[in-house]
Amino acid sequence: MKLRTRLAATAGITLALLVAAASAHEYTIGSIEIGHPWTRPTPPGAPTAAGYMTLTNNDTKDDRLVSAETDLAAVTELHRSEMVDGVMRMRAQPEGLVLPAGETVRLEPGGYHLMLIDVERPFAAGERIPVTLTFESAGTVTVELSVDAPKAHEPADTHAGH
Ligand SMILES: [Cu+2]
Repeated sequence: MKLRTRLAATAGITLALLVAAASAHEYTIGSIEIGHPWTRPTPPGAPTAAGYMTLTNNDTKDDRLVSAETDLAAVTELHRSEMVDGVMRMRAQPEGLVLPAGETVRLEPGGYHLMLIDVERPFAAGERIPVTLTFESAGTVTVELSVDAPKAHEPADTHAGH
């Protein structure tokens, strides 16, 4: 009984540390701030994964997210999920994502996201997935998607997979 209590306490502390570690990471390239890039754990054999983050453009002129890539996926595309006749659909955004001057654009479940296609292996909670982002004006930066446990983000998953 005592041992079981101690194990439960240890698990609780570990979870708290994971949540704390996941809560604060951001990057800056030129005038672009990239807030908390994240993804979800994936089951074995899952062909795709989605990447989310906030992109803040502190410049006085617009910029654009042009492309993203990672060694862990064959292709990384920019997608937008949208509700069409009550069904969630995804569309590729080959022209990239405009980042208006002075604004924050969110990549989040149910909206814009990075789509990692033909992923090489499953993602485990707690690990970090390097992704290189290229912006038209700000240039190129490598960020890490933190693989967050499903409960770390609300609302629940609205991303309709392929
Ligand atoms: Cu998608």
